[in-house]
Parts: sequence; structure tokens; C-alpha cells
Amino acid sequence: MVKSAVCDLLGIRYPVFQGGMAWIADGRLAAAVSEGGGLGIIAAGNAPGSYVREQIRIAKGLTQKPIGVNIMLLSPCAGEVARVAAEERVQVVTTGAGNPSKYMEEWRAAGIRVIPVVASVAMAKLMTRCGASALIAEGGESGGHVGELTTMVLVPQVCDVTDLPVIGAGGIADGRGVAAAFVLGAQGVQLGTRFLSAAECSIHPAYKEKILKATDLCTMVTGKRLGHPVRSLRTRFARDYAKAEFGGASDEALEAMATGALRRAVQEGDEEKGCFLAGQIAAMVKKEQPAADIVREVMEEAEEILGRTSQWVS
Ligand code: TUI
Repeated sequence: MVKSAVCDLLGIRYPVFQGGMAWIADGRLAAAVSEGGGLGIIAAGNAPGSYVREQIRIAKGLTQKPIGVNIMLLSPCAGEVARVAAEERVQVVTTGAGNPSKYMEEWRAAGIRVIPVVASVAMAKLMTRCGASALIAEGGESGGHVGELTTMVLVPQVCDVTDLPVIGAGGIADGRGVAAAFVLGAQGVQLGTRFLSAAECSIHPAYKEKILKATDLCTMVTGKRLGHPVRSLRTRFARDYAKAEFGGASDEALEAMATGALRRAVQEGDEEKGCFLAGQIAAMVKKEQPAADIVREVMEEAEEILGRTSQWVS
């Protein structure tokens, strides 16, 4: 067994988080991951508090194990969702795309462990001071909203400035990635794209198929001009958006293109107008399988690799 402070902290068997993917990570997927011994996380995305409450209750009906809620801080509903997480007493809140300081006290008072995503050393230091229980260091190989630094560069630097357990994220899809994150100093990992292939992940079949057919150069980053870079599959929509972005389209026109694009990908599989978020590791996602198998498989692979790292030293 890989021993990790993250397992002790949260009472989970494997130090594997399922990323809080907007429109995708619902109560059913989160429960399947938690039942499998990892930490399932319900994504709030831009959804209202009522949706998040419903998904928490669905998850709690399917598992007694700890679950988390991810709060996307750019959402207009972030404050409302923050309250729902506290009222429903989920065990863990993770945050993304911003600074959650103003909510920390409310969550801590509800006994919730707060584990923010950090994309820089400065944010890692701030969150350590603000009472986070652990940090997710997410590199720009990930899908969705991305920071500047890669996982390889970010994880060790975050580990160097905090005594909290660090969860590595971005570009991890199998045991090799897990082992690499541990060697860099992480005590846990978060996987997003790999869970798109989970049997319990209810994205449109066309989305799943695109992930299973993806190749190494199949993602791109758009949205830098408006200050919210996002990694997605290089589809017709992504290329059209990039053309508009660099071709002088107005901010309003870009915002209109992006509005509803995640939902169109997840629910309709719409190649023309949907934004299929995915990390650079998509090409390594080979088959559909139960979420619990993904959790167990990546940790068994990692254990095997970490167990023979001494091969390098004579
Ligand atoms: O949040 C994510 N991934 C996401 S959010 C999302 S929805 C979205 N829709 C439109 C525009 C933007 C996003 C899809 N995928 N990952 C966690 C993450 N957080 N990555 C990077 C960060 C981050 C960046 C800056 C965390 C903190 C931060 O702090 C900046 C500051 O000083 O506030």
C-alpha cells in the first residue's frame, strides 16, 4: 500500500481525487469514485445551490464514504454554493479558478476540510496561512481553466513552501503519472480526464468517443485574451473560437460564443458549438471502465513502480 497523509486526513483508502469537472462531475460519478476508495467530488461549475444540494443528496444516497464539492470561484453562484456545502456538511470542499479566502471561515466552522487548487507559489503560501487542510497543485497540462506552470514545475515548488499535504494534478492518467507526482513530493493525486471514461460518467457518448480516440496533440488552449485560458479538445468550435479571438472579434462576441459551450459538449455532444474540456493526457485514456477500477488500477501501477525505484541506484 502507498502510505499517504491524505488518506489519514480524509479517511479514504487511496489518495486519488476525481477532479471537479463542471457539468460532468455529478453525484453519481462522485459516489462511484468514493465507493472505490478515492475521493469523489461534485462540481458546482456555474450551477445554482439547489443543483449542488440535489447532487450531494444523490451521492450520499449511494455512498457513506467521504465526498467533496468543488466550487468554481468565477461562478456568479459561488457564494450560494459555498453555503450549501456548509449546510450539507460535505467532508471536503475544493476550489478552483480563484482565491477562496472569504469563505474559509464558514467552511471551517462547519468542520469541512478545505483543499484549494493553487497554480502558483504565492497562492500556495496564502492558502497555507488561511487554514487550508491540503493543497491541490494543478499544472497547465490539465483540462479546463489552466495556470501558467506545468505540473512538473509547480508540484515541487509548492511542496517546498508548505507543510500541508500536496495533491498533484494535471497530466496524470495512470500509475506512472501518480508515481511521478509522489516522487516530486505530492502525497496524493487528482485525475480529471481519466474519469471521463468512467462507466458512471454520464457525458454524451460522442464526448466519450472523442476522448477514447484522442491523440497527443489533440488539445489546445483558448481564452487567453479575456484572461481565462481553458484547455479543450481541438475541435471545430475550439479552432473557430481561436480564430475569433485573434481575428479581432469583440469581447461580447467571444463571450456569446463561450456561453453554454460546456453544456452543449457534455449534454449534446455538439462538435460545432460545444467546448470539450480535456487535459493533454486524453490520448492515454484507452477504454471505458468502472470508476472504482480506475482508482485501484492507477494506485496498483504506482505501487509497483514506486516499489522498484531503487533500481536506479546501485
Ligand atoms: O478551475 C479549474 N478548472 C476549470 S474551471 C472551469 S469553468 C470556467 N469557465 C469559463 C472560464 C473559466 C473557467 C473549467 N475548468 N481548475 C483549477 C484551477 N484553479 N486551475 C488554475 C486555478 C487557479 C488559478 C488562479 C487557482 C487560483 C488562482 O488564483 C488567482 C488569484 O490570485 O485569484
